[in-house]
Amino acid sequence: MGASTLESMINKSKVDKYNHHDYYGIDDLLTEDHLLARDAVRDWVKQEVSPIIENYSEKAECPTHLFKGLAEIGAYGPSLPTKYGGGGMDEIAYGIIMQELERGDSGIRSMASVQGSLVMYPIYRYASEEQKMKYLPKLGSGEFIGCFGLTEPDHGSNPAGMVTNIKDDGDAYILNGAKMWITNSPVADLAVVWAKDEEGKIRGMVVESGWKGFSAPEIHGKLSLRASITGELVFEDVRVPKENVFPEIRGLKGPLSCLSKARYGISWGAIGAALDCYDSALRYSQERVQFGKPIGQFQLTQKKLAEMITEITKAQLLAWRLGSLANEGKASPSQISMAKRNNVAMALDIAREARQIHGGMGITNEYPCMRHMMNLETVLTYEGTHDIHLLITGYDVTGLNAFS
Ligand code: TGC
Ligand code: FAD
Repeated sequence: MGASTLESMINKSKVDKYNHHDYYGIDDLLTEDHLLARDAVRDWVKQEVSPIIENYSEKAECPTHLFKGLAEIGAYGPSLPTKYGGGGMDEIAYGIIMQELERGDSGIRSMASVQGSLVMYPIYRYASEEQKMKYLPKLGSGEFIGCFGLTEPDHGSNPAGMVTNIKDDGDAYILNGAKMWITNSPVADLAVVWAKDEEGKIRGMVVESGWKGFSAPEIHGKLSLRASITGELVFEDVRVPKENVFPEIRGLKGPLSCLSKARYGISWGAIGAALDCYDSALRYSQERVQFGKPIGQFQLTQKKLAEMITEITKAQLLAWRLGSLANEGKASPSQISMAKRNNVAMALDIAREARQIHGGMGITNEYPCMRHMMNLETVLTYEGTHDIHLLITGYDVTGLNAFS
């Protein structure tokens, strides 16, 4: 086949043909509000994300114009109070919104989960009332973009070892250090930063990007999550006013509590990526004919599709039950770890199998599987790697800590 023929196959105008799959009637467990939120976000993704996402991903460019739209559909802090810029909904609604966004692209879900769970949530939970009112409404409306700085070049899985630090200087602290792999940092107006004080205690603070000594260079060369912008955070004697440092919270439980919120969202989000791959593979298997019949008629293709929908259904039930526990304030960090780990690995396996069903076309940007697959390599790693979550579960069931 000549280059121009391939070109014409992969550059057809994009129509999002996604159909939802709900094999066990989980929709019956949802309220009208959940379904309304889901449908609104699904429509938005079909109109605003699907037509452009392959192009942005290919160019490794973040569609920053979507930050405002995400605010308008209530994707920032859906379960935070409306007074503080959130959506005033429950945890299941938050999960479903993340699922629909990640059905579009993991990077779009990342834009929302960082803003809502890693920036607005810590300010809502730990900042003074004055600071909440200063930052949260603007973050909720997308006027300000935030990022979350925990990981450092030499401290990823082990953030307790961080070396970024603050020193007391009268009415301010002086912040020095560097953070690595920070989603949205090059375009952020502010960062929630975690650093050690002079007693070695981890403290959280809001640092504005315009302050002297702050820079956020972009990280290039990512082969995954290409439609999301990632950078460093570099602090060289940045003066952080004392009122910007969270007054009460000390220690790693501060940032880890935010991670619990974001990991919960990812456990739902990953199902969206899996559903998109399954949906595309199912349709392709019914349309693509080889040996005189649709490839979906071959037992080996049916095995792949049947196993995919089985795993998706199990993940949906896990997420729904976790959401019910979260609504009662009973979802433990280790339960969240189990769901994040299981559902992301499930989605990555499904992306690979779905790619196979598409044959050679599966490696092109005509179909979403390869993009989801590449994205999910990041999702498997950030917010705690696949193996770190396994060790959290291992600790919970044995009572024996592999980290110490
Ligand atoms: P450890 O001694 O176990 O815990 C320290 C304190 O924290 C408490 N805690 C939690 N609190 C709330 N939520 C959780 N999930 C919590 N997990 C633990 C714990 O009870 C303890 O409290 P206290 O009162 O005794 O002080 O800490 P450790 O140093 O042994 O570390 C444990 C480990 C390895 C599990 C933890 O460090 C970890 O989770 N590491 C993974 C790091 C990680 O996930 N980084 C993510 C960076 S942010 C990111 O990736 C954003 S991606 C953004 C996007 O979506 O684009
Ligand atoms: P390492 O910790 O060096 O791990 C390397 C390998 O060693 C992994 O396989 C890990 O599982 C394994 N390993 C480590 N310790 C153990 C152990 N005790 N037992 C067994 N195996 C172990 N961070 C932020 O703070 N904010 C962000 O917004 C953010 N966004 C990100 C966006 C992207 C695109 C990426 C890729 C990362 C992002 N991160 C962010 C960082 C992310 O959370 C870290 O990459 C992750 O926590 C892993 O840290 P690391 O990359 O340093 O790997």
